[in-house]
Amino acid sequence: MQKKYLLLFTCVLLSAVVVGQHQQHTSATTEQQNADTARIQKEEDFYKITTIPIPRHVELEVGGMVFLPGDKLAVCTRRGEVWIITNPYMRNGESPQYRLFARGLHEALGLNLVGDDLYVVHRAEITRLRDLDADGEADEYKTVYTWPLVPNYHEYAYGTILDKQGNMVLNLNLGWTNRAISLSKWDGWMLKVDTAGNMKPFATGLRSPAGMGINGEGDIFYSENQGDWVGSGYVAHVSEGDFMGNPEGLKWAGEPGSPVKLRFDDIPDTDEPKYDVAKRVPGLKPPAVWLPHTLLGISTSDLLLSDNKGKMGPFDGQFFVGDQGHSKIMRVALEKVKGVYQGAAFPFRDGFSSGVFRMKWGSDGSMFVGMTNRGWGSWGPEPFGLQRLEWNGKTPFVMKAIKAMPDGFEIEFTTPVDIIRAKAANYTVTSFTYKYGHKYGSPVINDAEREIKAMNISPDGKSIRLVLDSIKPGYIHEIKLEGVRSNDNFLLMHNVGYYTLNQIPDGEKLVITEENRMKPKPKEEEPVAEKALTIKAGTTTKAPVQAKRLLKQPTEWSKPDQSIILKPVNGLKYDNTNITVKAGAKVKLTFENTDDMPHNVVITAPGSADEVGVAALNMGLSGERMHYVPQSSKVLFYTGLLQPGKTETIYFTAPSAPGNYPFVCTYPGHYLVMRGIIKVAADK
Ligand SMILES: [Cu+2]
Repeated sequence: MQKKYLLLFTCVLLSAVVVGQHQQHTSATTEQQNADTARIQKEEDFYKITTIPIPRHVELEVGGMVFLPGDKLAVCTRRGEVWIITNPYMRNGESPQYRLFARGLHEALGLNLVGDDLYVVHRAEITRLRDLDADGEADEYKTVYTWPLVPNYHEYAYGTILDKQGNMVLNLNLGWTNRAISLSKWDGWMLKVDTAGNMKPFATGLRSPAGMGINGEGDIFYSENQGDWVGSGYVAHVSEGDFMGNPEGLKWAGEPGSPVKLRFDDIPDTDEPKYDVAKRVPGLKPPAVWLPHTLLGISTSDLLLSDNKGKMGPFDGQFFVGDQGHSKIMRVALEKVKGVYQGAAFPFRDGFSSGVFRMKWGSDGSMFVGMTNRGWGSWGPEPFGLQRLEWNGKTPFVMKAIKAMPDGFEIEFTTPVDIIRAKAANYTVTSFTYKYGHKYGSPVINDAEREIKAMNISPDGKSIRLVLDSIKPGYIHEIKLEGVRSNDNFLLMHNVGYYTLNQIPDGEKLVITEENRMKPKPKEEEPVAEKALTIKAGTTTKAPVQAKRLLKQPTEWSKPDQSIILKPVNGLKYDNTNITVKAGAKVKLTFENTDDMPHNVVITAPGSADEVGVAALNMGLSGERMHYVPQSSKVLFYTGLLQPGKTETIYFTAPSAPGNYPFVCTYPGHYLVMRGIIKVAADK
């Protein structure tokens, strides 16, 4: 166990170095056109992560957290325990103290303090915990509200947050067989329960709703995970009676007390964008902000409103959004246009030690981050953890927010831009969306670069307005700014934001003048990588360059010399990680994706797995379309990116040079752990 984690950790460190080098290389290239070198900011220059030690005997797979009086942190765990941690701030250099407060709960994924009492949400109920004799351990466990227990691993229950009236709000996950399914009443619903145990169904259409938050206006939001009927993760505003998208929960829409008018058969399964379907299906609510899959996380978890008077930077009123798979926190800046929430999502801080699951404010404005990665793995190598994020008071140069305009967008910065350089910078806006249908996830669809007609920088340098040929409601707009620098010569720490447009605001359009008009960009040629994907069957292997993805056995082969079958296994691994083939052998490789997430198999030149993995990570919007296989001479052979349940067979002739040829899954993030070696042995 120990050794494994050490190995993973080393691996992550190595790749962190590779990523760092890559980023610096990119910026150096941008800078060649400029006389002086730009300065680079890193997240860790502003936001410090401190690990809070956990005693060896405690499996702190964090499911929920809440602060108690006296700066004590209560944590419930997936192991069904509640721990109370004294001195989690490690003040005076002293270690935190852990005390077991309650146990025997069933995968507890939410904890809250209501009045003086702790309420824990676990598999099938909300339980009130009381320490009647004040000995530091709960001795009364009282069921407040319960729902049917179904023996399915995916039947998670999350919560609670308190609404304006003081009701507890909780979310019930859908189960999973070979698709997301509502196996019992209220699965896929957001419910409200008062402390007397009165329940009111509030909304449905939820799939895997791990996070909830409430903003300053008292409006409720939740976070969703990619899956069936959910093209990508998102943050959505929920009102009573809303239907959020996955129709499974509609099975219970006719039950007494349900405020939802839609029925299961009302939902068309057409793969059109969700926004378009919502126009003719009243009650279907599109997300406030999409989180593009793999570009901003892969498994959305908690929401935390920045309401701590600027103690985490100038982001008050925005939401921080956790991501389990990528072990990071994103930032979402919402605005309300014509009564509808929409806004932009940005990167914020990565590098946490495990899957980010819960976030809570400490009394000093620092953020406590509770983690677990069981079941899905995470970039952070630890199985669980507790860390604290602190801001050092210096303001990073980032996009603070993006606002929709009648004719485009206005980008607001945390500190003023260098106006001369901003005029010469490179601006790119690409609109895209996702399919809405029963299939798991969605590729990026209808992506198109928008023409920027004009650009105007505010006199104080704090905002830039972009006027576009058109803006598209229902679409995500990727806004990328290359070469914009601050007055003190820093490049943007993150040069991209993703704005989800639901409504176009009224107001004045910018008058286009000779001064602000942008020259049209020269048309670029289509990338050639697609060619590799369309190799015809029967391509001869005598050609000097082999096809990298050959899907039919070459006609001149009577049979393969060797057949290999690969499958994924739990924890982002292949079932076989050491394969030997003879040099020059005719190889048939079959990859069966029996997992519940997409994977591929990419065979690389010796020692190139990290380089190829990082290159795949940086493919951006085009990544999925190209199976996350970068254009690189280091990629020798590959399968397509296979969705869950799919199988693909490729044929190739093994290299003639003996050596260790890595194979790796290049789906963003997987390359760190999902890999093996094909040993090419000399053919004697
Ligand atoms: Cu993978």
